[in-house]
Amino acid sequence: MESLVSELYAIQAVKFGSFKLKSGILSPVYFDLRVIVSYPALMNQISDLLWQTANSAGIKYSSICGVPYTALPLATVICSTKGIPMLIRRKEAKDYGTKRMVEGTIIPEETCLIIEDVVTSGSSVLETAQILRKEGLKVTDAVVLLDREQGGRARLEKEGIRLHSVCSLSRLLEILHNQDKLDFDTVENVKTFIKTNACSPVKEIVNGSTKNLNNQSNVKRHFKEISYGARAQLPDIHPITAQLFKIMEKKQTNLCLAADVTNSKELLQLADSLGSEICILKTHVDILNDFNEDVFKELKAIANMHEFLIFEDRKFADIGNTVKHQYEGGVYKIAQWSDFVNAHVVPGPGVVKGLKEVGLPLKRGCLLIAEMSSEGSLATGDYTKAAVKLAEEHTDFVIGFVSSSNISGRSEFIHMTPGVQMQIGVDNLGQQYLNPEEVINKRASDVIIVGRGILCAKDRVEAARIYKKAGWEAYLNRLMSIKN
Ligand code: 5BU
Repeated sequence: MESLVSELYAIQAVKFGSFKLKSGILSPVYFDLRVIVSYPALMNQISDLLWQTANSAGIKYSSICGVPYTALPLATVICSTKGIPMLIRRKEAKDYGTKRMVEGTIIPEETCLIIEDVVTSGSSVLETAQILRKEGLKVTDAVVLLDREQGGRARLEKEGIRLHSVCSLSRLLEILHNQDKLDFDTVENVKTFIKTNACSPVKEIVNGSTKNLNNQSNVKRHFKEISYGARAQLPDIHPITAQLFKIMEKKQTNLCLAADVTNSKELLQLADSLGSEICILKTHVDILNDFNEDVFKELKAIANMHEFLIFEDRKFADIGNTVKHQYEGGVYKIAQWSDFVNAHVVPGPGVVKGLKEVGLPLKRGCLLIAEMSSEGSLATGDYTKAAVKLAEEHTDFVIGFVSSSNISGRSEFIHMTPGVQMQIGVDNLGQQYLNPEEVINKRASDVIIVGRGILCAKDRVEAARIYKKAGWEAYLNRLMSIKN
């Protein structure tokens, strides 16, 4: 094990420093095991260790499938040297021919062993397991080279998959420390990061701090759970909320894109290329370097074409008379183009009354900010309750909330949650992230607001599709759990 770890370190398959993850979170450790294909002796050694780990655990299996892409060559080496049939999971179904997701001979009811390089939350293993299970195969175990100890094991266990690892991150740190390759501070720093970024037990934002909930949500399901489409038909529904629910149902999306870009050309390109995946495009008009009114005429046209609503995240927070001017006039003339806006409730009812004077004749809506996603937010407890009460007093204009969960229990109100990425955690400025399943299924919010999870991806369209799918699946899971 010592020599393997030392070699992985030497070829920079494991690195220490400060690395921006896809999520935007800075990590002090980074694994890139893709490089191992350039080191055949190491490939053989790792493949052999994976096979031995499976053997000593006494796992019974008939075939092996490697999680694409890094574990694919590892599975190939094992299968070819040990004479075991292999299955290949496709990343995407072919758009011609058989449309298969798994290549190889599938014998239903037989057990397939999953091989993976690194496990963090366990989601890649789970995704592969789900595809294999759909084909009628059994998946009971997965063998991984490195367990990052961030909750993957527990998550997989819950799904009926035992995880066996060749090495854990703690063991790897210990070995590198003993070999004088890592100093004490780096080891402690990585350990703290791993602890605070564990995927399970799930952290819940409570009173501005995080607390463990062991995957349980404390959202009371006292509200009448019905589909987005059915909620659009509720007798007291606001026209904007009804329009939004209809769009969500039709396009099968609860994804709101936080289009936090500073250039109007990029904003319009984003709206056009991602428009079919989203139900809402959220703007921060004041971060645009080159604002002019035509941009929003064009954005409106794109929104009509792709059927999504525009939400200017202006966070009004002044006395009624001032917010009225800020909403209606100034350079941006927000009320002209934004279907709905949002407001802090800290000024009291005046802020809603002021905005309403402008918004009501234009048939606009407004969300109240009942909670915030940032660490240490003061919008908690009685403040949140006061926001709900204020909304109930102004249902002709207030359409719902920005909140981390369903806080009102009323199907007429819509709940939108920012701070969403696939991996839970905190960015370097205190933005706290939950994943779509947690937000939509466990916490019964209605819309996921995603910015950097999509904007920092190499392929933004693909990332938007992934979030759209995850948000929608979480919604279907919620409907199912209520039915059962
Ligand atoms: P992110 O890149 O997914 O972290 O972007 C989140 C967006 O949601 C960003 O535009 C914020 O201004 C916005 N936001 C938020 O993050 N948290 C809040 O509580 C509210 C808005 Br209100």
